[in-house]
Amino acid sequence: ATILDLALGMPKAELHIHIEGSLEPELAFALAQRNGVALPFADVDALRRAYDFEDLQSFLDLYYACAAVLRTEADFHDLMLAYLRRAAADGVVHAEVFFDPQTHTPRGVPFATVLAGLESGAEAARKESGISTRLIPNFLRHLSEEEGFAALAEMAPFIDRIHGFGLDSSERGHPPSKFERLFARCRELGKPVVAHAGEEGPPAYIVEALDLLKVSRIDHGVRAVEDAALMARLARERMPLTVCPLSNVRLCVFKDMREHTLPALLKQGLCATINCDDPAYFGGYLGDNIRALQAAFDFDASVWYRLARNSFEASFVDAAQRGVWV
Ligand code: ES4
Ligand code: ZN
Repeated sequence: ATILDLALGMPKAELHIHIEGSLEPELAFALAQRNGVALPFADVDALRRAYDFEDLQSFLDLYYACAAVLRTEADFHDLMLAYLRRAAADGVVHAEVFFDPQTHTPRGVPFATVLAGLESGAEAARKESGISTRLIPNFLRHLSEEEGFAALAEMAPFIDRIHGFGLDSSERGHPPSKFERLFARCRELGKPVVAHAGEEGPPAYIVEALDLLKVSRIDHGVRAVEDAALMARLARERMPLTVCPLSNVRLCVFKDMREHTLPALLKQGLCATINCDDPAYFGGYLGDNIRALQAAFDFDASVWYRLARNSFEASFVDAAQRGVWV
């Protein structure tokens, strides 16, 4: 078998996937019809042609518009099951899945509906392939900390079904420091926290996520390479970075995959992992990311083993379960 086959076949964990970002155009139109919701595109091809982003915000505008078709428990079930089938086909045995409650509750979709649908989709996938799933709601950083506290209050009755909390959406102008009190509260509830940082924002936002939010992982973090002291710290602390290569290229963080800093992160001993972020919008699932990296860098088998091991080390599974996979 080729090194690519080896990489695709290895058991892996996926730690940075926004379930709303796995909404494929075909499912978006099917749900729009099922729910009597209009999409601002004539058809699947027109929507796909809009997947031409210049930065994070141009993507987010489309991502939030399409999320409007998600209304019922069945919608969230179908979305989760479709993603986990694709993930399992790429060798993913464990997925820690982000979702955005604040994108749904203001539209009148109760948090209980979102959660129940995602859980039943995950249970259906577990029965098919054995894949395990954990759910991590994100707070939207373009909204206020007060709105974040309101979202947390809505989730409180379901806290035992939530594994941790994250921070996503528009990074520039919304530093982690804006959410210091909210994240302290999440940690008091006994949950690990993560945050998108250093995707488009400066390395200083990564430092804030570490020092002020006390995160267990950094989502993206690719701009850490601009700060040598930060790189040394991330390596020393084995602070995981959930890197999303195709996402970075599609959002113009790097012009070309060959300019991606993943090889530098690995060479300097960081616990980098690879993930698909928003696979419907960015050119594919974990396997597509693996194929794109292999085409750009021609990694040897040891790099792929390292990435697979990192994915389990960075995951929130306990040591006993990890021992089954690694
Ligand atoms: C996201 Cl790529 C990315 N960055 C920040 N927030 C997000 N929400 C969904 N995808
Ligand atoms: Zn993301």
